Amino acid sequence: MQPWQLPLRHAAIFLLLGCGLASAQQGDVVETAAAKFRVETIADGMTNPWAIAKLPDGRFLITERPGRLRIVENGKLLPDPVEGVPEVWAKGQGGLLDVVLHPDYAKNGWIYLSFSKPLPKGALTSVIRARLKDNRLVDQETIFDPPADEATGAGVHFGCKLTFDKEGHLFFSIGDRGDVTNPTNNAQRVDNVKGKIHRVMDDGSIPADNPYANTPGARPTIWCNGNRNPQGLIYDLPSGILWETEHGPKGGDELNIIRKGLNYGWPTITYGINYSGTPITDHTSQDGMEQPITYWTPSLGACGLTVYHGDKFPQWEGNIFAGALALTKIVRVKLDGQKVIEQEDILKGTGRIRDLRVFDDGYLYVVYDNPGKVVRLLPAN
Ligand SMILES: [Ca+2]
Repeated sequence: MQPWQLPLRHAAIFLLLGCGLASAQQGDVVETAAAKFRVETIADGMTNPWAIAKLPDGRFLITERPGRLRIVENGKLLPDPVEGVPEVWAKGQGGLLDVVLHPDYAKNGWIYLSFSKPLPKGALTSVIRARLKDNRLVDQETIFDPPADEATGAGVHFGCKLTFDKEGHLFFSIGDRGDVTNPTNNAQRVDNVKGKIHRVMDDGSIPADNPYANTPGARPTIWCNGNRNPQGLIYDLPSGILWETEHGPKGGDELNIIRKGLNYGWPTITYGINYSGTPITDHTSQDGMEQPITYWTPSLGACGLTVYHGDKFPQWEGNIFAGALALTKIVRVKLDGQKVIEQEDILKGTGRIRDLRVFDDGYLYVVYDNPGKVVRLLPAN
């Protein structure tokens, strides 16, 4: 439907969403299908911010991909980055990426970071945890040290999203690192860590019930495989569902429910094609491979994923919010159980969305890649 086919009131909303970027950014009310909100800037002037976490004292931690961890305190982005951040491989899509807090952060102070670790043959996704003392990371421990022989110099598909389930397992994603072989793609083999979602204990040890914990030749951290580049990963505590979004190639970005030991198909099955326009495979389904809950063509450039729970937007309760880098918007997905019943574009044309989070304050936080900034959506009634 085009704007001129809409009733007048809705056409105005459409125009505000589609064209009213500047004013919408300055606190105007943005009206969407289910909620009205204002946009408030939390921090700007950053270089490729990638993720945000909120500390119990109200401060925010924000990663910048070139390798800096920043603090927002009392509404101000502190000029000095946190010291003691590990060295990162800041090339292509690589660098300092996700940040999350341990579910028991108030007791143990653990902060988890994922990043592209520099290795002799290139780089690969690594996870550490550390505590913040003054302006420095201390007590650093390695949670996942990638196999050095699997590193490559490819600048793409690091995955790197982190999320905890209610038992305190840490899930993290690693992309296929741009492997284009088919059917021998590393996402389809369990002898390597790439193109997978992984699961470890909070200290990095291997859970005994991981699907390949005792399989000779397999990487024991693997939880599932066949994932191209998962850059949205959120364990939804109320439903117990692990949601994932991953980049397809040209077309076919996916929303998946991640379950133990399953194969999500890449690149044997896909709804996308090569960037050159040539087919990757003739198949969109195959026995033994999971179908996405939904998929997006053209590709969103799916990055950042959250499920809304909070008191500020009751209309959005339980909705999924998926960020889009390439299509510069947020997709709100309403579900009936595990079935998609409604989708709506929000803040379309406002910039490349890198991360989405909901914290205990109930606002929806949005991380923009470039120009680098973080905003939050406040209800406007
Ligand atoms: Ca798939």
